[in-house]
Amino acid sequence: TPRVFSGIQPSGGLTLGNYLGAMKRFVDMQNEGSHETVYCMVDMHAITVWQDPDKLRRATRELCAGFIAAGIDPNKSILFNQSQVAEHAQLAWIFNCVARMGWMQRMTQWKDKAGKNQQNASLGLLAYPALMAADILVYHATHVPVGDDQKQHLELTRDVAIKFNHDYGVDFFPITEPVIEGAATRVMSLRDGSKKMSKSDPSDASRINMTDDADTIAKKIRKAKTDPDALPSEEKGLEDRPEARNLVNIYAALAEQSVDAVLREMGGKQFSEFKPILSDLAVEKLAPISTEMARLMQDPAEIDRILGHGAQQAREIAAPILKKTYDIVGMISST
Ligand code: AQP
Repeated sequence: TPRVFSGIQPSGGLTLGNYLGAMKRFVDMQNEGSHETVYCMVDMHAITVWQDPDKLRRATRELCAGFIAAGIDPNKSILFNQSQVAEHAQLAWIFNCVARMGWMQRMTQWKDKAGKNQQNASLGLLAYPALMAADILVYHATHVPVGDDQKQHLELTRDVAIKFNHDYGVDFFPITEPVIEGAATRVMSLRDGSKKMSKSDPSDASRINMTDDADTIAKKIRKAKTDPDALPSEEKGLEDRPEARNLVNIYAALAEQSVDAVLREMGGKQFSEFKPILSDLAVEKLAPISTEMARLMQDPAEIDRILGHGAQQAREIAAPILKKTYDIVGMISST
């Protein structure tokens, strides 16, 4: 069976963007049952920018609770924490030696996150995509569900696999397919329709957190930036209206409807009327998840047990693939 891998960083609380762009798709792929699904809290990626240790621990457990609350079943999917499976770091080193500096320096995430002072960014932030390639390829995963912002990194993963196979004259690593699907592959900030909704945006009003209560969700949506026009009844009426498009996309993804179907129903409504309908739907879909997350967080030892079990399952797949990689490279692996 083809294998799916994806990860989320415990670099803060989960946002609606992470949920609709990634996690909800992870659940769908798990439940389709046609793939083996492997999902990861990528704490090693999170520390490419400074994380407070206590907050990192908490965010990792909360992310695990989020996965389970959203519908990931640790008996159906492998659910684990990256740093507990050393094979990710071991393969990443080899990929650091396969990938080229220029590939890394071209990445838009590097340019955005390193900012003007690149000399002072961590070396890990630059090498981030090589670790991501290792995360995926150490499982020989063929399909990677992600939001649109990760497309460039997935192309780099393909380049790493191609170069490795070519340099060593093997056909070992698969060429991975990104899975970027649905109405919400790019959820935008509620304050600025040109910026993606992000955990690390300094403005909390820019995002909906999975742990926000009903009043907070309603208030953030009420205050979300929009234009003065009514909703169109066809998708082409959303052109050049990024904020309107964003709210319609969010509604469509939450309602599991197409954008066309949403506009057929909502076309002609003013935002003053549409926003409360959207808030009600968001609260209806998100409240059960945040309630369940809070319940799971009361038992951190149980979360750690689930992560430990997941790491063991992950290692069973990763260890032989790493061993074979070492053989190909000419490293003598211990038996
Ligand atoms: N706004 C978004 N819309 C759709 N998908 C999104 N994803 C993130 N934001 C959106 C998808 O969520 C998955 C996990 O992302 P991540 O945690 O690894 O890092 P990120 O993409 O950098 O997410 P954030 O929230 O913006 O975190 P920070 O602020 O720490 O960088 C990915 O599949 C991503 O595409």
